[in-house]
Amino acid sequence: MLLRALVLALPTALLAGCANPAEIVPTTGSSVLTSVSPWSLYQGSTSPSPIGSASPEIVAAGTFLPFKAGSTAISYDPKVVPPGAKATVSIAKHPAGIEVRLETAGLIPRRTYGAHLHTKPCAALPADAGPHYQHRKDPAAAASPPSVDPSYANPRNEIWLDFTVDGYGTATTSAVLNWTFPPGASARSLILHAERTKTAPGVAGSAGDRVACLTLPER
Ligand SMILES: [Cu+2]
Repeated sequence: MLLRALVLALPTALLAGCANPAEIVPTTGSSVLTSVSPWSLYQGSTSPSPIGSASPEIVAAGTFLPFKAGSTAISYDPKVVPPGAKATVSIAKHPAGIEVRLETAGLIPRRTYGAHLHTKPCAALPADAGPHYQHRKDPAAAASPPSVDPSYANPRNEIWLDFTVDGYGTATTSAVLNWTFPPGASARSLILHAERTKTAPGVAGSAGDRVACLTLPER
């Protein structure tokens, strides 16, 4: 309906004496028609690239290698995350919350990975990164971790960044949240998992082995 309304509106705009066709494309209509992400709607931007229009801040970038003391980008399974693979996490603020964006390179072409932000920095053992970051914490998980209740372990309350790699080993994905990190209590790592994230009760949020970790700075 919107498209039809725009088409009908164009001749009227031309008759009204608007000489430059570029000027008669309504900004908001263009945004809706070319939008690839909710982010451009928040911005009211005509850019098809959320990252280009949102001035995101790069939070962390790293090259995954086997663990050694002081590592901030670790591959725990070189068959799944080849040493030398890269990841960049950036965050853009929007009026209602944040968009977290993940760009990766050097991964296994056409493979699907699970990915989430976790609560603690990366260390020698995959489990060291702690549970998933949750906006509203699952009270049941305090006694019996991890949280596997879909009302808490879901992509609106946690930051899920699952992706499928393209033929060149690269992937880009993002998650839009309608909340922000409290100051000094942000997520502290990106974990790549061996499998896509599950959503059913009892297994929600689980995604197989933790195969790589990138530490995010405190913010
Ligand atoms: Cu995870």
